[in-house]
Amino acid sequence: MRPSAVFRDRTSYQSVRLNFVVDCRAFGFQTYLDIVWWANVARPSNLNEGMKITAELQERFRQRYGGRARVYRAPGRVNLIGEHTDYNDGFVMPAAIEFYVWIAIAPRSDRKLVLHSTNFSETVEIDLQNSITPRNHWSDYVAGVAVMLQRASHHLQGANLLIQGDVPMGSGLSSSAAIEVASGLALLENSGIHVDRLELVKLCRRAENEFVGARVGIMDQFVSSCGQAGHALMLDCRSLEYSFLPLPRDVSLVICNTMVKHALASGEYNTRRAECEEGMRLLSRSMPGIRALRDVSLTELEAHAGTLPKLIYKRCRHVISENARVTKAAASLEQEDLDNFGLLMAESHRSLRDEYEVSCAELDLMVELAGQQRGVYGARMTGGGFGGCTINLVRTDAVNDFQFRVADAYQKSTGRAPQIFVSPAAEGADEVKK
Ligand code: GAF
Repeated sequence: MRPSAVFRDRTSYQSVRLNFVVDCRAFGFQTYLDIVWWANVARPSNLNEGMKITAELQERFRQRYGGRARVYRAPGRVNLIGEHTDYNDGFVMPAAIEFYVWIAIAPRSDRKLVLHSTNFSETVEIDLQNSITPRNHWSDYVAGVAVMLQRASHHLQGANLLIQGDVPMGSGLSSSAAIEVASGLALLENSGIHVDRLELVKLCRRAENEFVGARVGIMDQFVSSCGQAGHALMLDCRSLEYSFLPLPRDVSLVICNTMVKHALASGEYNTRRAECEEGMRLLSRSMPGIRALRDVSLTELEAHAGTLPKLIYKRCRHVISENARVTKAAASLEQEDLDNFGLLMAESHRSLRDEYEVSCAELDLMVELAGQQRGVYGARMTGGGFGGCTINLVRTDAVNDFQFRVADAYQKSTGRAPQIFVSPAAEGADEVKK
């Protein structure tokens, strides 16, 4: 029996799988026969599942700290198109997904934050009255948010927090934005403070930029906080104007996790940002009015190509062409032209692979395999790159086949079992009330 891939379906919670392999060596070839039954047993709606997790978390909270807790959750995300454009004042089109960081919280009488992570089985204490510095630790995301909230004159009360997450970590699905937004919301409401979502988004991003030290854009925190169920978010990262685009009902968001994360990821992310800044600096010599790559058209880039080193030119071309693709993709979605949307996803992936150079062999393979399946409109890497996940738009009636065929082929080729998830576009962060 080979190790089997992990399939999770957030739309239905079908979960029973029998997978066996018949090895027909007598005929000189190997036939893999996967027989899979997805049981339609106990299919709680997401609402009920949320209630169940809330009740479990409250019980665990009571056992650990005593007393009752309120429960908040914030989702991870996929990005349908618009990669590495947010920090260039550009356009993005993410959707929140039904994978969350959950936080149970209750006030303390002192000014300490006591955090317990069930994922890491660790407890950390933070004294809000002392200066708080990063420790290169999961708790930095919460500590950083607390620091930024206090710097913005939000006086936080001490609290006990129980933190649990099911967003796969280090997979490009933004578990970091989810913990930031969940803790920001929980800490504020625990202190009786109301801030608008946009301010919360900005403070969470500042926590990641200035405390954690990752120079990320605003996309992840924005969609984790403000996502809308059943919709993709079209966001202008300069003006922060946004709209929600309904996703067609007969299409599923399928997320394929390559299960690799190359060590380059965070260093190369900051390098790409620096390369974009260099492109801006050089282009602004001959185009003095520009503030970001967002302000440059492809025609203008070509006209000034001679002023840029080859590498910087390629980076700029990705960002500028990707911005144009997001705008076209939004129009395609509005017209329900998923074929065109899929073509734009394919172009986006090629540009990330060849111009921006943030893909990797495993992501390219996953995209290639997806392209060979029926019912697939589009596939591309999602998130920062160098491993992590692809996002696939798949006709819902073709999803089961897609999962098994892609998983099988990927595993045969790499020896790694992928994780394949299906998630509807989810609602942004909120308190989960019974
Ligand atoms: C990461 C960052 F956090 C985002 O801000 C964005 O830049 C993304 O990579 C690439 O599009 O998720």
